Amino acid sequence: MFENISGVYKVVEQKTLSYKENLERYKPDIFVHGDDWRTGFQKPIRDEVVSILASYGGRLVEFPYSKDDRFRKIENRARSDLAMPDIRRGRLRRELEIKNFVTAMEAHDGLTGLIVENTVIYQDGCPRQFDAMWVSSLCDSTAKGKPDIELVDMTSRFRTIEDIIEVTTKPIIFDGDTGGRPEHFIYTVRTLERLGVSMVIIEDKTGLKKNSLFGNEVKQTQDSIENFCEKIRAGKKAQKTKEFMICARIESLILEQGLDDALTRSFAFVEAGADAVMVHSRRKDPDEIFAFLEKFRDKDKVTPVVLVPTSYNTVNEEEFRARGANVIIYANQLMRAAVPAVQRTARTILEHHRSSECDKELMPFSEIIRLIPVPEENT
Ligand code: SPV
Ligand code: MG
Repeated sequence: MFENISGVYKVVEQKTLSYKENLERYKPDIFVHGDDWRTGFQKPIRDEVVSILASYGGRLVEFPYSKDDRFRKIENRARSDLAMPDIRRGRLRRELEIKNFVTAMEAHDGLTGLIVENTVIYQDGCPRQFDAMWVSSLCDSTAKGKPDIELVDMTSRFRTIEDIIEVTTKPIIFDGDTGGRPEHFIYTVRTLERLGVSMVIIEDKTGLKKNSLFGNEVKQTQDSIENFCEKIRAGKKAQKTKEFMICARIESLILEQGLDDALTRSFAFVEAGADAVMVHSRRKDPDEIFAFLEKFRDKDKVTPVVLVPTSYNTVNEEEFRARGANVIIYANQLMRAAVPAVQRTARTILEHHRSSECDKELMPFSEIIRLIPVPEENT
């Protein structure tokens, strides 16, 4: 694209955020950049450029960043295009192809969706944010004051997705619980595709599903490999778009069936058409997950592996990635942060018969409303 612009003589690739390598190799006489990098997270990058240019007498030209309303409108239009189902749906698969590693944070309503969408920090000169959103059955049920036993029906779960979709653009990974009967699952797949969801994860349990974090403390039954493969095949056959992904979640470690069972099931589910596998564990120690990754990757180098490190949470993303994982889901941390804060506030008001004592803990609404974008006026 750049080579086809008239006047362009040569295009060079830059693989890092830092310009150091290219500057030292090509020693350009003139270096051009927008003036937005004079402050903020890009400043260290600019400082490095300024010092390298000074070392050989290169010149820095900075163009004023445009404040033109037309450009803001184009940017807003591009953002709203990203939210369209056909564009959003394919983004997870594409990000996995490009980056091979994505992180997802739980969102259970429009507001948490906005927080996952817009929270960004700057670290070592780079912006860091979550790539995707996880619509958890546990948090969706908890937000409705209900147990995580597939009691919140799909119509309600879809409503939650729509609340999130209306105000965000990031790809969505949906927790589909057991997926229900194959005859029902095919409808779920089609609805999720229509909504623009990127991936559904279904777990190989049957009967009354309980949350995995209870493990064998409650009665839970794993489905047979044959039945679950049939469900995966039914879903893959029903799906209309190429990009939508069905991920098979293996509960063998949760139900203490051992590593071999987890691996046998994973390979069978991939063979049946699963686009990704998720293996879950509730141990604090990550060893069984590491063993799974090693053995799975011995045989399968390509199928994405999804992990939910709620209990084995001392391992960082870089290590999971090095060991062959591709998607890391933070499944419930936003909900767990909110509940104690809300409870504390209720108690404080009860104790003091007024609210002034808890005010210092509370965000003023003038700040909360800044999280919520107001639509542009139609001019
Ligand atoms: C959820 O978030 O609903 C999950 C993950 O299924 S877990 O709660 O760890 O089982
Ligand atoms: Mg769940």
